[in-house]
Amino acid sequence: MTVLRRAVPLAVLLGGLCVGQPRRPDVNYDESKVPPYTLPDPFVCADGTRVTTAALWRKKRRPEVLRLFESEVYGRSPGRPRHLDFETVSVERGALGGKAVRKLVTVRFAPGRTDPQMRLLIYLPAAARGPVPLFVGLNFGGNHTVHADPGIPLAPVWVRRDEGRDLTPQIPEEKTRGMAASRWPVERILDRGYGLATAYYGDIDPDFDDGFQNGIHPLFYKPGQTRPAPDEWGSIGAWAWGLSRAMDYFERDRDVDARRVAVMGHSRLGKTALWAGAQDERFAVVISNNSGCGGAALSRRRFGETVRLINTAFPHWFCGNFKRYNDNEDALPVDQHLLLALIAPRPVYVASAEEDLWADPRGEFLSALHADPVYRLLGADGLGVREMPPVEQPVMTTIGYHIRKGKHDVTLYDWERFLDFADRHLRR
Ligand code: GTR
Repeated sequence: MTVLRRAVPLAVLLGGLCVGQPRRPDVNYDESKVPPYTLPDPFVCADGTRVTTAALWRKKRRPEVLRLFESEVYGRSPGRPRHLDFETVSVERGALGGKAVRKLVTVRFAPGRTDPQMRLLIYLPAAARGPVPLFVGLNFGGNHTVHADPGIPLAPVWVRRDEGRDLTPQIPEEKTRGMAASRWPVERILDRGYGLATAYYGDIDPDFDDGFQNGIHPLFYKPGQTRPAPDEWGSIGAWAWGLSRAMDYFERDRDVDARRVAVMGHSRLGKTALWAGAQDERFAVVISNNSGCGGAALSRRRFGETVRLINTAFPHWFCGNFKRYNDNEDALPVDQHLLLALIAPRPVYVASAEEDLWADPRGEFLSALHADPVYRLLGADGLGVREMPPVEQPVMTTIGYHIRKGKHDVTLYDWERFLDFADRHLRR
């Protein structure tokens, strides 16, 4: 089994290591070349009704915006399945040198079926006296990559062989343990009083375009159906759905305070965290790290990655209908500020990186800014600034934002801010 040597590009295991995307001639990185655009008004309904009260947002406009993201962007997901099985595989009370309780929980989705299954790795502070708040986020390379802890089982990961389409799940090599540890400061999270739960995103849906034959999608096909309809979920929808199933588990675990769960994700999994938080109001805090196009960044700016580029490189991420907006962003009935608005009034944090131009840091900030009126209508303080803040001067209002030095990645700096934000909003 030669997962790393043969095939998995590091970028796949770590995800989003596409630091310094090649400067392509068809990609705009020039602010002065951002085309003029008009964003859909959060407060104007499809039938022209003006939203002037929180009640009207809640009753009419929010459901409408949610439906639009379902049918035009991420696709409709099936909701909680009738059958859901949680198996606690192990509970280790002396993990990480006595610092942590480590739980391994397997989630299964249909009676008598072991595939697909989502393997949750959960660390809780050993010193906790009572249910703890926690962060949950999917990982790119398998649970064993988040920490060198030898107690994390090596479970199969999907491997792309060379450039071909031969994809097979394989047991990773021992030496890949802890490979993504810089992105998951487990001890620091525990020291600050939080738990951390994670699962490998490929457990829910392998990240390649196979016409949705593997992963979770086929489990929900109607008789005769062979792939999702144009308004049904793609892979981001599936990963977000998996996060909600993790939440179903937290609601049953007495060591976790399910009312204080922050969902966090980086890059494509940052898009996923936002979509999960938008749909599932049980997530108390939502955190997007360098999520870019189809995440926090405004599509209409066409700066860095665009709708056409993302739909071409990753045709399986969004729903079929989203392809209608290739080079046609102005026709979108939503833009990504409305995705953040769906989270309101719950706290949302958007993190950018200065060199991550592919993800359009300014576009990520502007989404936060244009979601602000919805937060204010709902009685929250929204985003405390009007201008993009300087590098590493975080904004910590109900909408949080920072841009840090450096590249597309999740760093300790990012995590310290997420923890500060959680302290503000999740601490009792
Ligand atoms: C890039 C993609 C981005 C981002 C990133 C990642 O190739 O263009 O949208 O999602 O991958 O998730 O690693």
